[in-house]
Amino acid sequence: MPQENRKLVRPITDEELRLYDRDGVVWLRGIIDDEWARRLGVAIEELVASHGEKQTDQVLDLTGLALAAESYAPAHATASTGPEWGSPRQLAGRLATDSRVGRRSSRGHFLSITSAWQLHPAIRELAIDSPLPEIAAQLTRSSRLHLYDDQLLVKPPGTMERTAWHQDLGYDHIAGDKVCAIRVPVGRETPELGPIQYLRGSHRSGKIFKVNYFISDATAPDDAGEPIPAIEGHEADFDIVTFAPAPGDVVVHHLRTLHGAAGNSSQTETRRAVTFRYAGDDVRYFFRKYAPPGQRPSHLRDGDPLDREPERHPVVWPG
Ligand SMILES: O=C(O)CCC(=O)C(=O)O
Repeated sequence: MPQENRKLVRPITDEELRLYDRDGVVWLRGIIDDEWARRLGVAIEELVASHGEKQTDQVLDLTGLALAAESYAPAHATASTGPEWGSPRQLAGRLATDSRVGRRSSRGHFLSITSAWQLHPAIRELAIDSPLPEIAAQLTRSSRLHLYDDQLLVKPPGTMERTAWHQDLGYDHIAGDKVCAIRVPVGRETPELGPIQYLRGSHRSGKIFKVNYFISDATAPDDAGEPIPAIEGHEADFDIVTFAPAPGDVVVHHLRTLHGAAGNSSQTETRRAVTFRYAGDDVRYFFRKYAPPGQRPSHLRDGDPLDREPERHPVVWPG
C-alpha cells in the first residue's frame, strides 16, 4: 500500500472522541482510504476459498455448528458441565436465529476466522501498518498499543444465524480499560445485511458479562460473569444504536460494549468485515476460563504485559 494511504484521511474530531467516551462506540466516516476495504475484500475471498484446505482451529463454520445443534437429540440437550467450547450439546435448543431470514435451499454459512492477520499479508498490513493503530491509540488515549487479535466475519445471503448479544472482553485473555475493537467493513452495511447493533453506554457498567457461543445465548453455568441482559426481542427497551458503514469507514467499540446483529436477509449480498482488537497502555494478560480456546496455550501469567508474547501481540503503535 502506498505510504500516503497509511495516514488518516482526516483527523478524528473532538466530537468523535466524546462520542466514543460517552457511548462506547463511534462510527468514523471516510477515515481511511477505501482501497483498504477493496484489498480486504480480496483477502477475505482468498481465505474463504482456501479455508477447506487449511482446516485450522482458527476457522469456525458457525452455521455448520448450528446445523449440528439442530439435529442434536433433545433428550441429550442438558446444561454444560465443563469448559468445552460451543459444542452442539451446549447450543441445542438455544440457537439465535433471525426470523426475517426464511429457510432456503442454499442456506448462507456464517463463517468466523480468527487471527487472520497471521494467515494473509493484506490483513496483517491492515492490522499493523495502516491508519488503524493511530485510530485505536487516539480513542483509547494510549501512547503504546499492541494488536491483541482479530476476527473475520462473513455472513453470506440467507445466513439465518443472529450474532447473539455479547461483550468482547470476556472472550479475550486481557484486562484493562484502554481496549477497543475496530471494525472494517468491505461493503456498505444496509439493514437487510444485519448490521451490528450496539448498546450505547454499556462499556461504562464496568461489568464483564458471561461468554456465550456467538450464535446462541447459552453460557456455561459456572462462568463467573454477569448475565447478559435479555435484549433480543426487547430492543425498544434499550438504547441501541446501529450504523451503515461503507468502504473507507470504520466503527470502533470499547471491548466492554455489548453488541449483537441479525442474520443476512439479502438474496444476493454477502456481509464481510474484519474486527481488530487493540490493547493500550493499561492492559495486562488475564486468563479467562471461557474465552475461546483457539489462541492458547500461552506462557503468559495474569498481570504480565503483552510484550512478553511479541509474535502473538506485536506492538503496533508508535508505528
Ligand atoms: O459480524 C458480526 O455479526 C459480529 C461482529 C462482532 O461481534 C464484532 O465486530 O465484534
